[in-house]
Amino acid sequence: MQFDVLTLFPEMFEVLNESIIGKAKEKGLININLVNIRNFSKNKHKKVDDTPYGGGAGMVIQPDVVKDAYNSLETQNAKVIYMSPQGKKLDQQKVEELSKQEHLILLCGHYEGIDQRVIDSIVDEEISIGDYVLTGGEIPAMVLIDSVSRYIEGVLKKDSTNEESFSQGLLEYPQYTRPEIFEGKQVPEILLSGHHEKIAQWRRNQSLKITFFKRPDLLENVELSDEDKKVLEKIKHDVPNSIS
Ligand code: 4GM
Repeated sequence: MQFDVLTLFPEMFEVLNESIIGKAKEKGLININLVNIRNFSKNKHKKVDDTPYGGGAGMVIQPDVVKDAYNSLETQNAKVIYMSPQGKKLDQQKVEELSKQEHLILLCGHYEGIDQRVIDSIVDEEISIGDYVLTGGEIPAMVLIDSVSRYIEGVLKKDSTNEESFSQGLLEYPQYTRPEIFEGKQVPEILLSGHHEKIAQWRRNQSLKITFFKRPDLLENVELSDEDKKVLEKIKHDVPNSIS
């Protein structure tokens, strides 16, 4: 998968050389091409911004510089995404959908903003990572790259994306490892039983329980088996003074 990132702060993306994403880059499973918008300034001081028409505080990134940076790329089969608090909220479904693209171009603005005309000219989709404002679109772009890369074949161990949190719309069950007793607390006995079917059922029940208590909103969009429904009824029944 090809990611091109249009940014004024390419150095911020160094963190993607670590861990699983770093390995994915080394293996050539993903390629992250950082394009410094400043390199396309025609100004002798490498200036890329100017004061806003209509007045007001701050500066606005000029459209021609951004367009020239964009035009330096192969853009044939690329989807251009603008990281912005005004965008559609990123969720796991959107992440999976984006992972099917072969080429993403991510445009990072910052607090000063980018001239609207170049946004209208090149952007296909506006995406937000959540309802809060950051100083720049770089961290959102990294969040998108990390979350999407996990779906690229070979980046994670086989099946990891299927089993985990959100893949079936539920939160993840708890994990345990050695020692068997920590601060006087035993690992749940069932996990030591070697009974794979019972373990799978226990984990499913834990997922249902955790989702019910921590993120009940997620249950609205989950396909529940008859067994799941029975388990949920029991969970509700067991809550003292339960609502509904
Ligand atoms: C305003 C417009 C994205 C601010 C465009 C970017 C938060 C997000 C910025 C921009 C951002 C987000 C920069 N802050 N919630 N700040 O995804 O790029």
